[in-house]
Amino acid sequence: MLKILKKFSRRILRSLFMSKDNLKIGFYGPPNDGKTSLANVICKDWTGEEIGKVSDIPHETRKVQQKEKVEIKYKGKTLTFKIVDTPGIATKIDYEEFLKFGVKKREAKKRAKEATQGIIESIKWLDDMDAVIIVLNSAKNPYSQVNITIVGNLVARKIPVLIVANKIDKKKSDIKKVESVFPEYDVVGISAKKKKNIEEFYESLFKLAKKV
Ligand SMILES: Nc1nc2c(ncn2[C@@H]2O[C@H](COP(=O)(O)OP(=O)(O)OP(=O)(O)O)[C@@H](O)[C@H]2O)c(=O)[nH]1
Ligand SMILES: [Mg+2]
Repeated sequence: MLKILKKFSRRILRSLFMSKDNLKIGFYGPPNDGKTSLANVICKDWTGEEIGKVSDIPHETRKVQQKEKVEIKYKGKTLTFKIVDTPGIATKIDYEEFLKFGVKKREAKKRAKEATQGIIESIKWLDDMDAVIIVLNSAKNPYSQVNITIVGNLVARKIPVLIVANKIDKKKSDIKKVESVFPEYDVVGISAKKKKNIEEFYESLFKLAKKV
């Protein structure tokens, strides 16, 4: 209770007196949908360095990783962000899934254990975020237990949300479907891999920052 009060008063204080600088932006979503890829595009663009490793194998990110003081300019305005890339959230982690990618059994079991711990870490960090970007694979059905749970959590905590419909380069990509599942949120379609629509993404990011 005290924690919620503290958080609430910090928000009020920020909106009254503090500049919206150094906003903590969390990248959340299911594994493999492109959180790290997008965070890398941003960090590379504005700091010259990437934030972490990208892989075809799900649960590549198993620890929260962050980049401080990422200064982003858009249409003459500058905002500073702390970019927080989190481990993908899943309802079930089966080590056998990793074997298909050629990971050895022992390593796969270790990866599954770390991935479970990573999910717990992701959820813990949620409370600390000023705003959250949910990164989804727009070629997959957006109506999933994981997505609904993440959004529900954010609504309950009154954390502003932007939904990124990633992988628009894929044939099956359907941004309209993402919009129809989450009609009350801003949705921006991009391809982190092919760097498509990144300007529109920055526009949405600045809009999101205004809501903090
Ligand atoms: N076609 C396509 N592939 C993408 C795109 N963005 C990311 N990928 C690929 O999707 C895979 C997963 O990307 P990551 O950035 O590691 O995904 P993540 O959400 O960080 O995954 P976890 O760390 O496992 O939670 C990699 O093979 C990327 O190259 C995209 O816009 N289009
Ligand atoms: Mg990742």
